[in-house]
Amino acid sequence: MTKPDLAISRIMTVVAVALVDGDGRVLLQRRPEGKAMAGLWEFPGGKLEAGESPEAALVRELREELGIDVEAACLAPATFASEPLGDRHLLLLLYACRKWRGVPQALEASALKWARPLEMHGLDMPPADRPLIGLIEALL
Ligand code: 9L3
Ligand code: MG
Repeated sequence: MTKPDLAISRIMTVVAVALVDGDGRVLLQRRPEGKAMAGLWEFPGGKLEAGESPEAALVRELREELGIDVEAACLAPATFASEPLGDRHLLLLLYACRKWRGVPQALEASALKWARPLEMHGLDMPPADRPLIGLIEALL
């Protein structure tokens, strides 16, 4: 029988954010060439490092990817998605955030875009992000 710890190690936890501006638009970033899923528009975020809480991971990722400062207390758990990813499984935890310091810059992405849900439906997004559009709509 498979040991439970081995089964758990096949789950990759990724945290991401719906950064919402005053006009109800949400920030998406385009995955750069050379990375998996290059060219797709995603909610910014990334993998948890060992021992990191999801909120701490997101605060770190937003600093690295966008150059903005977010307080962990401002991150509201919104929803999640679960998707097979090769021989692993991706668990994407999505937070909502309406308050940050700094102006988002594409430090790792090839482009940034403030989008409304209606526009998001027409964009190429990773399979885990796509089902979240409808759920984000309910938040705005
Ligand atoms: N991923 C999907 N949607 C997202 C994010 C941030 C990440 N909104 C997927 C793409 C990769 C994996 O998670 O398969 C790890 O992301 P990264 O560390 O390559 O950005
Ligand atoms: Mg990332």
